[in-house]
Amino acid sequence: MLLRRCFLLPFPAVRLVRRSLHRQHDHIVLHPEVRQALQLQKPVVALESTIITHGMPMPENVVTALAVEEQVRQNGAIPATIGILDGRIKVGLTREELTTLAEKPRDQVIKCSRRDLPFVVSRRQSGGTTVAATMIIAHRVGIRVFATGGIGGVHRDGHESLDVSADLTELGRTPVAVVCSGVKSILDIPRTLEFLETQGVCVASFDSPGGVFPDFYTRDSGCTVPYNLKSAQEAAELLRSWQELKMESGLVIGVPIPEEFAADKFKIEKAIKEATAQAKSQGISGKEVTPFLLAAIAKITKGRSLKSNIALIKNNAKVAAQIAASLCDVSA
Ligand code: PSU
Ligand code: MN
Repeated sequence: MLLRRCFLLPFPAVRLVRRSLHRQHDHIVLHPEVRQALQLQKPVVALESTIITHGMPMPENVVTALAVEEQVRQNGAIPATIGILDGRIKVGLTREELTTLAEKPRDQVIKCSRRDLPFVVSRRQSGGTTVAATMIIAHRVGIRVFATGGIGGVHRDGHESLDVSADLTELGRTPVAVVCSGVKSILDIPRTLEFLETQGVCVASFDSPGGVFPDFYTRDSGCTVPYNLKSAQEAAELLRSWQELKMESGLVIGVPIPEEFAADKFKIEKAIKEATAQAKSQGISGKEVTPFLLAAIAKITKGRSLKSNIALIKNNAKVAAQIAASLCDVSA
C-alpha cells in the first residue's frame, strides 16, 4: 500500500518518504551482541534503566546495574539494558553508556514511560525507561523476557487520585514477560492485582507455595495469585503457550526476595508510612512520587531497604535468565 502510494508521488516526495522510513529505524540501536543473540534465537533478558536514573542513588545504581547484567550472563542469557541517550534508544547499553546515563544530573535525564518516549526522542534527550517503556522497546526488537525489581502499580490513594502506573496498562497490551518481586508495598497491592486482572494479565508467583504474591521488601504481601510456577522450566512452558496463543498481553512472574535479605515487615511498613506522609506534606505528585518514596524509605531505614532492593533485583535477573534459557530449549 505504502509502495503503491510512493509510485504516485513525484520523485522528491518518494525520497522524503524513504528517508522518514529510514529514520524510524534509526531511533532504536541494538548492541551488536544483542542483535546477534536475537538473530540466532539465543536467550536475551531485557533490563530497565529508570532503576538506574531514578530508582537508586550513585554509585549503587551503576554497581547494581552491572552486577545484574553479570547475573544474567552467569545464568545463560545475554543482558540488554535499555535506555535513551541523546534521543537514541539503546538496546544493550555499553558499560560506558550505562555510566554516562547514571551520572547525568537529574534535570538532564527524563523518567520515560510510554507517554514520554516520542518527546524525549524528538528533542534528542536522555532518559531512563520505566517498565512500560522498556516493555515497548523489548517487544519491538523481539525480546520476550524482562527482569526488574518491582513494577509500578495503583498508588495507595489511587482510587481517588487515579495515580495508576502506566506499567499496568502496558502489561495489558504488550506481550513481554516481566520477572519482578511484585509491586512495592508503597502501593496498594490488592487494587494493583485487581487492575491487572481487568487488563487480562496472567500473574503467577514463582517458587512461592500457595501462590503467595511477594511485596518486594518481604516475601508475603498477604495476597495470593491463582498460579505458582515451581521452576524456570515450568515458567518457560507457560511462556511457550502464551506465545503459541499469540496473547497480546504481558505476563507477570512474582519472585519473592531471598529469605536472608527480606526486610522486617513491621519496620518497613513504618518507614513506608513515614515516607508517604513526607511526600504528602511536601506536595510530591505525578511521576516524582515513586522516586521520592524510594529515596525516603532508604533514608529512614538507613540503607537497609536499598540492600534488600539490590538483592532482589539480582535474584530476579537470575530467574529471568534461567527462564529465557529454558524457553529457548523448549522452543527448539
Ligand atoms: N519500582 C521499584 N523501583 C523503581 C521503579 C519501580 O522498586 O525504580 C520504577 C520502574 O521503572 C517502574 C516505575 O516502571 O518506577 C513506575 O513509575 P510510575 O509509578 O510513575 O509509573
Ligand atoms: Mn504515577
